[in-house]
Amino acid sequence: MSTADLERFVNLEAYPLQNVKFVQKCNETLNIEGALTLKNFLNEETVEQLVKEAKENQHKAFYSNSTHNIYLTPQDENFPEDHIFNTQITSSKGCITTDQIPDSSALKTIYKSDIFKKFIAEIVGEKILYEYEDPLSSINVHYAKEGQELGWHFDNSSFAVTLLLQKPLGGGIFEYVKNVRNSESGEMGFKEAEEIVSGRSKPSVLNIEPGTLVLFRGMNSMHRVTPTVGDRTRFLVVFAYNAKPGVSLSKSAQKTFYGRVA
Ligand SMILES: O=C(O)CCC(=O)C(=O)O
Ligand SMILES: [Fe+2]
Repeated sequence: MSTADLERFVNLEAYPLQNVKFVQKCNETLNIEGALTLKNFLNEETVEQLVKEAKENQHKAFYSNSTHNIYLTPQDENFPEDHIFNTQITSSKGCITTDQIPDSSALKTIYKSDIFKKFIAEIVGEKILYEYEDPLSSINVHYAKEGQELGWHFDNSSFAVTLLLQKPLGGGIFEYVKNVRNSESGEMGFKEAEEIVSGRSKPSVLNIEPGTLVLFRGMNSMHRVTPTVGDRTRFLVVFAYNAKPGVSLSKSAQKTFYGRVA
C-alpha cells in the first residue's frame, strides 16, 4: 500500500507519517505528556463521510451500563469497601464492532495501512503492530448519547489510538492524569487516584475536535470521558493493535463490551 490510499483521507502534508524527525517529535510528545493529539488528521470530507457511516450503523450498537473499579478488576475483600480499589465507577456507552463497519470504509483503509501501523509502532516503541485475530475487536465505534459517560479507569492495553468523529454539544470531555500508576513496577497509585476520583485533584484536559487523532498511554494514565450533554451523540473510533500476532480479545471481555462472542 502506498501513501496514495492514505492521502485520500489523511492530512499527510501537515503530518508526514514517514518523516523520521516528525515521528521522533510525536514520540517525545507522547512520552512527555502521556498523550499526543494531531488536529485535522482526517480531512473534512472524510469526517463527514465517517459521521454518515456511523449514523447508518448506529442502530446496530450494543449499549452497556457497567460498574467497575478504576483498574477494571474484580473487587478485593482484603481492602475495605470504601477503599479506592473497591470504589465502584459507572460507565455507559454503545459500541459497534469491526465486522459491522463496511469494508469500503476509510476506517479500514487507515487501520490496515502499513504506513499508518508503522507510524504508530514507532511512536509507541514497538517493532510491528498486528490486528486482533477475532473479527470484532480491531476497530470499534463508540456512541455516547446524552448522559452517557466513561468513568475513571486505566486501560488494559498499554496504548490507545482514537479518532473523534462527532463532538457533543456539551460534555464528552477527555480528562486524564499522567502516570498515576506504574504497571511495570506494581505501584498502584492509590493516594493520587483517590484524590482524582474525589475531585480534590484536577486532571488535564485534551482538546479533541472531530478529525483529531489521539494516542495515549492509558495503562498508567488515569482517564475518563465526562457525560454527553445535549442531543448530539459523541462518535468516537478506537483502533486497537497488538504487539504480537494471533491475539483475540477474551470471550468474557467480548461478551461484556459487545454483548456477543465471535
Ligand atoms: O472515548 C474516549 O475518548 C476514550 C476511550 C477510552 O478511554 C477507552 O475506550 O478505554
Ligand atoms: Fe480508556
